[in-house]
Amino acid sequence: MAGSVLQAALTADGQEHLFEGWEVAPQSLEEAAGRRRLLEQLSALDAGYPGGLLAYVRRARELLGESQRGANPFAGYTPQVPSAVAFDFSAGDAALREAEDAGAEAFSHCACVLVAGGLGERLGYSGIKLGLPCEISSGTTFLGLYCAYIQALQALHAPGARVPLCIMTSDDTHALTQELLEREAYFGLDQGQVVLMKQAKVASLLDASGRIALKGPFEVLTKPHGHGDVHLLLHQTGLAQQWAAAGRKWVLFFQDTNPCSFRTLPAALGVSVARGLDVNSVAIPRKAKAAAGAIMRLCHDEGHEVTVNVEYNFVDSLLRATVSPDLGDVNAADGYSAFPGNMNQLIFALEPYVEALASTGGIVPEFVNPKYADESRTVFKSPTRLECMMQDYPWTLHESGLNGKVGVTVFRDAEAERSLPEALRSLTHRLYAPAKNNLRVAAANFAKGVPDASTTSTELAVYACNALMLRSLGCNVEGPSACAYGGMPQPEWPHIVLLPSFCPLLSRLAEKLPEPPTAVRISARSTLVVSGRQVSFSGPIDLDGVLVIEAVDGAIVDVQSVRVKTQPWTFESCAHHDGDHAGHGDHDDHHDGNDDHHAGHDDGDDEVHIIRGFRVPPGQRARAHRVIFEQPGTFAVKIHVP
Ligand code: UGB
Repeated sequence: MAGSVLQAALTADGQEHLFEGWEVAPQSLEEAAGRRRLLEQLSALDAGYPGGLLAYVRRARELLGESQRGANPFAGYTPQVPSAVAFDFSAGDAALREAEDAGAEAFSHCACVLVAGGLGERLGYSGIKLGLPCEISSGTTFLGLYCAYIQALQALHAPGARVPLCIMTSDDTHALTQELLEREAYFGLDQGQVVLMKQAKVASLLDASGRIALKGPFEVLTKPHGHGDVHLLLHQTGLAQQWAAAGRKWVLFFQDTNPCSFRTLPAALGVSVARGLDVNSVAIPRKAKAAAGAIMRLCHDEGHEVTVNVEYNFVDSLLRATVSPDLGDVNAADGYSAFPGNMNQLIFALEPYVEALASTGGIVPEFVNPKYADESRTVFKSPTRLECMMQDYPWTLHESGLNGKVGVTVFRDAEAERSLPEALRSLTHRLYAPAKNNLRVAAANFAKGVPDASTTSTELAVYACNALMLRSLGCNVEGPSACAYGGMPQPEWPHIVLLPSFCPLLSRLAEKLPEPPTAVRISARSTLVVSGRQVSFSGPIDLDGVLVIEAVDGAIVDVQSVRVKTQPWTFESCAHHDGDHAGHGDHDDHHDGNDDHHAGHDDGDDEVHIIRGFRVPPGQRARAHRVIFEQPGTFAVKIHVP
């Protein structure tokens, strides 16, 4: 709508306060420019929302009215535990292998969507979360890891395939995400494979009458609309339609900071394929009261039902109002809630998705969450806005009459970990360890017995995940030992990082290892980092120290034996740093004559380390034994140190 038409429409709709004093001509050039600016902003807000700004305010009034009356959004619904396909977290599991194989085959027909509009203020990190190393042993960033998985998975069945990666950014993250991609040459993906789409903020509202809030005389106060914007943007940019027209079948959604996302997505995709699911939510056993939504089968008194996430702030009240009046959100005898925990990793069938988006203009159900300043629930403590969540898509399917087949795929805890003494078990699931909280908030969560969602636990989960995968095959991985970074006692497994190029699928790990896998022994204090698509181990591994193996595509490396004993990298608390800055590594085996790489990180007490509470002490990096293959060729090596 043109500025003046919009001004008239808004004035007629109760927004006259936006244009107060405008009946007289502007008194200065500045004022004239300010008025123009405000009209431009209002026009942009109008264009960004299906149906325009008036539709946005209308919807807000409805929802604010319901909120004022204390209406229950789940009225008439009774929650039941949804049926789910469940996998053991074991690299040798036959069912997992079958699902991963089907998923890996379908992967070339997918599009990946990463929601990364959140800034990470809760983490205490000033950069973008995607640029953070998910663990400091290899230093791989979250975005680098996701791109490496996409590269590795697309190469498995269709080497020429280019699976699109769409990243939703916001004003807070867009430029830094673009810079990171460019600096890192798109982490090996083709530039054309990666698309960024930026979410815009929406107008804030002053009160239940839906009056738009101003930040200054000529600026609307805007706030984030939530990760549900991803659907709006995929619709508005035409990307979802383009993917469907190009024959793509599935869309995979994932969050910015879960390093093990792609340890679950291939198998879950296999489940979607086998069962013809329109929606598949990847889930883990949920700890009651954790800040993770619960996936519920909501059965309505009138006969219909929806399987969908119920956000964590509603779980307890819904259970108390229905099936669990006395207890609410509590763990069952096995130590978990009966309802699976939402990881916000979702797989949608593309065709019905495109159809459903077309029917709503891309909007998924919205909600309001005003903080009231008075008992009559009319005054807000601060302006509010409409919000939406990406996992609410099953409601869209339901409301648009498409319904569809909604499934849940649950990944259980690792058996090897379940059998450990309580003190050496972690509250954080090894396949779901997003980094969301700073250490203070994390410690408070930890004290309440729920996953702390700190960067510390994220990193420790990567090591645990790799160690447990090896253990599940029979490898002798020692540990874990007890640690308490950030004041949170947790198990610390050997620092094993099996990067996606080496191990794209859990079930492919066995074929990279010697037979029998018991020939692998890794001590509790070791660090092992392996990358390289054609690296495999044909003989015994005996590691007690730090070993890094890297190989480019085309380097076919047969590691015939490993016998490495070096000093370890021992994480120390960031608070105790000794200022010891030793020189660079002197143990590197280079197979290309090029010494100019991987000279070691400098682990200063910067944010990256402070937010996780530990670092590799300066000087220790030099202890790594590195075996690097930078040129294609065929290599057979024995790695013996000393
Ligand atoms: N995000 C955006 O891209 N844009 C936005 O406007 C907001 C977020 P949070 P939240 O993982 O355990 C979700 O803030 O919303 C991105 C589920 O709703 O980290 O508290 C952001 O960059 C919940 O059901 O998560 O909770 C990040 O990548 C539960 O499963 C992602 O959206 C919970 O995640 C998530 O944003 C969880």
